[in-house]
Order: sequence, then C-alpha cells, then structure tokens
Amino acid sequence: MCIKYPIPEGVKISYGTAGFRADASIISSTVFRVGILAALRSLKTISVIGIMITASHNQISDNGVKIADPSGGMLTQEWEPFADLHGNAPDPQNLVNLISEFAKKENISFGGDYSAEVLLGRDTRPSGESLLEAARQGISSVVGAVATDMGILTTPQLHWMVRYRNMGKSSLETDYFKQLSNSFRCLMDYIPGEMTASEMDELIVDGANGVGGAKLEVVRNSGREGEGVLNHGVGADFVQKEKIVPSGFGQADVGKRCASLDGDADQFVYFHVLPGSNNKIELVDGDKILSLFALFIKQQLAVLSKEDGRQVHLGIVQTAYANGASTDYLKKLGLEVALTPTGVKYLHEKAYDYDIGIYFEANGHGTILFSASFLSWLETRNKELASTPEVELINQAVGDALSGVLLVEVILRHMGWSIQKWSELYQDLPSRQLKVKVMDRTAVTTANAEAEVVKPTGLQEAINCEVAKYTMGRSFVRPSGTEDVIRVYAEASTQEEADNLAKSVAQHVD
Ligand code: NG1
Ligand code: ZN
Repeated sequence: MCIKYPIPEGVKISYGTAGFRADASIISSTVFRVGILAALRSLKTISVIGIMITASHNQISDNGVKIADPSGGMLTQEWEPFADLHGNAPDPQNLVNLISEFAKKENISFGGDYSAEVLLGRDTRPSGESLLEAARQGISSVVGAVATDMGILTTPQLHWMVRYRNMGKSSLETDYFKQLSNSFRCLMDYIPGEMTASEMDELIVDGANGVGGAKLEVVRNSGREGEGVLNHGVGADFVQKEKIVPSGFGQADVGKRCASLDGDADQFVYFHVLPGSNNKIELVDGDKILSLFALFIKQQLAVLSKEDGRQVHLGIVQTAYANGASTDYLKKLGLEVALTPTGVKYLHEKAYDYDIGIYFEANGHGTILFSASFLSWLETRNKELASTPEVELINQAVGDALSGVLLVEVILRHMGWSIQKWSELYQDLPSRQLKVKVMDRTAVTTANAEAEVVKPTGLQEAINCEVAKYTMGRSFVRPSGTEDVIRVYAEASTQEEADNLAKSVAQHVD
C-alpha cells in the first residue's frame, strides 16, 4: 500500500502548531498516513472525524493537513506524538507495526460493528485535489472506513460539519450558511433604532485570493480568474504582519471599514486605510477583536447579573504575541487574562476553563466558547425566544473568519461605533516581528508560555540585556511550528525602538 506514497528521502515533518505543513511536493506521503490516522481516531472515538487539507496563510506552493476531532476541535494533543511517528514512518512494514502497536495500546479493534467515517475538505490550493486523493486512499486502507469528500471548504466549515454531524444535526454547507445568516439577521433585528449613515457604510472584504473569497459574493481578492495569487500581498496574515494595504486596496478606500480573511478563512483582522501615498493602515488586529468581544460580553453579563443574579465566570486567553496594550486594557476592565503557548489548540483548551472563554491570537485566530452548563442555563432563560442567536452565530469548533466578521458587525452596530472609534479602545504599543532562518529550529526551547528561552543557554540573558535598554521593551523568541524559522517579537514605546530591539535580538539568535 505504501509503495505509492513513500516518504521522500530526508523528509521529516512534524505535527506542529496546526498539523503537518510543508512544501506541497513533499507532503502526499504524510497526508496518506494522516488518512489512516483519522480512520483510527474515528474507530477509537466511535465518531465522525475530519481531515482538512490546507496550509492556511502560507504561500500557495505549501500545503498541509490537520485532523478535526469529534467536537470539531483540533486533534487531541495526546495523539500528537503518535501522529509524528506515524506521519514519518519510513517503510510499509514500519508503518504497519506502528499501527498495530498503537491500536493495541488504544484498544482499537478493526472490523467491528462501527465503521470509521472521515469527512474531507480542502482549500483552493492547486495541490489540494491530489492530496485529498492521498488522504482518501489512506482512509480506505483501513477495513470498512468511509471517506466523504465535502469539497472545497473553509477550514472552520469542515470543523463545524464534523461537530454538527456528531451532534446528530444536519451538517451540509447550506446548513452552515443558514445558521450564520439566520442568527446574524436575528441579532441585527434586536438592535433598536435606525442605522446612522456611518453604520450603513459598507464593509469591504479582502478574501486573500482564497477559499473565503470564493464563498462570498461581494469581495475583493476573491481568487477568481485574474484576481491574483493566494496569500500573495493579500490576506489577514500579510496585513497584520506588514501593516500596509493588501493588493486591490488603496487611497480610494481611506477611512472605510475593511476586513481581511486569511487563505482558509479561519483568521481575520480589520483595518482602515490612512491618508497618504504610502498605503499605511490602521490595523485592528485579533487583540482588538478580542477586546471588542470581551467588552460586549461583559456588558451583556452585567445585564444578566442584574436581572437574574447569575455570576458568570468570563475568561480571556491570549498568547505572548498579544500586544501589551491589549492585555493592560483587558485587565483594567477587570477581566481574568490567561496566557498560553502559540497555536489555537492551546488557547482553545484553556478557554474551556470558563463559563465563557474568549480567545484570540494577535493575528486574528480565535473564537468564543460557552460551557455546557452556561448554555443550558441560557436556553432555559431564553425559552420564549426559542433560540440563542448570539451563540449560534459563533463557531464553537474553531475560529471562523466568516462568523467572526458577522459578530463584529453586529457589535459595532449595537455600540453605534465606527471602525475608528473601535480602534481607539486603546493605543497599540509599536511592535515588530522578524523571522530568522536557522539550521535547526528545535535547538531553541521555551517555557512560561513561550515568554522565556530555556535553550540554548545564555540566549535569555542576552535578550534580557537588550530589553533593558528600552522603555516599555518586551521581546521573546520561539521556534515556529509551521515554518522552518525562529520567530522574534519585540515591543517598545516607539516603532523605531521596537524595530531596533527586534533586530538586535535576532542577531543573538542567528
Ligand atoms: P507559528 O509558525 O508556530 O508561529 C503561525 C502563527 C500562529 C498560528 C499558526 C497556525 C504567528 C506568530 N504564528 O504559527 O499564531 O496562526 O501559524 O496557522 O502569527
Ligand atoms: Zn488559516
């Protein structure tokens, strides 16, 4: 079976921040193995599992694969070490041995009453079709396992489908859109009063020339014929890191409310174009989206607590990349803020600790999670309404740019805020991110939610020395989980200082 998908010589990929990701030309053997793994996971959990073929905001020549667990969330971290071993198993015999050992350990039996079922989705990358076929063949090599191709989807749609299938609910793409549009309309209708002229201003969306663009009717950088290349000078990650307009936007858009999705539409940021010829923008990043959601929910909870006396535990989850000004702002609001390592899987897990957990990465990956007990209380309370549209609008499986943008639009309308007003919630500290190419990124290890370097020895001390030279300085380094680089982050009181701090820390990494 593996003859068709041998691991290319010298290739070793690991299940990183968001599954396996690499140049598309070397990844089919891994995707095939992930197909088998997903079928095993389905047998183990007796539930439908998902596979998404995407490399998110990476360049078009990359691709990747990740598994969605029965809840619609990421594959349990307990299985990641096995995913690593299995995804890199060099020869057929080795692979079969690994599987049978693991199946024994996990008590997975083959050929029983339950047949594994895996839903497959892919983004618009040209390599997606053949990689999907590799996954399908991997799945079919497990006795009785069924693979269902759900077509070209956003990452959150695939996660949502897995979640809804396992809840026994209708889970087609049309159901997804129906749920989003019904709850959006319902929430907009709740808001009293007429819209002011500025609220009626249209939202302009940059689709990153990816799948999110393809799913929307009115969008720039839709990825359609002649529109440009996926994630190339467009999309949420570009806008967040470069802080300039994406291609297709310019001075004609000054002041307008704009949103950028990433290539698989699980990440989004807002921005407005500043006047001047340099195409600079005022960025409204994931931290500010989080702050808007947190402020809105805090206000709603204050009403609930007045009416019903119910105390709800609201928690915020961020990473070390969160702008220091956002963390200060959230703490000043009296909110509990937890920090986790980078990667949605860590933030998502932490958010389960609360009745309502809101998590976001600065780059715009995030969502809001509601605990089962809070939801059942809310449903009883809202019985007369027969639904809880605010919950239904939010994708509980994973961060979702389409649902996130709709929620932002509802809240801005509710507050009567323009994007400028939203942006003024707090002033971001100037920051800079750099990447350093190194021989072996695993040589750097970190602790304390990645804020501190453990290895190599001496590096943290060197960073501390650099940071001490600046007012409000903060800097950390960590190995990327999706690219072969060490990432450097720096913050300081001016842009020039942040740039210099990042540069000098990068020199210590090199
Ligand atoms: P890595 O490459 O591990 O830094 C990047 C992003 C994460 C997350 C993942 C998954 C930054 C600094 N890192 O991870 O936040 O989005 O990709 O797509 O933006
Ligand atoms: Zn993405």
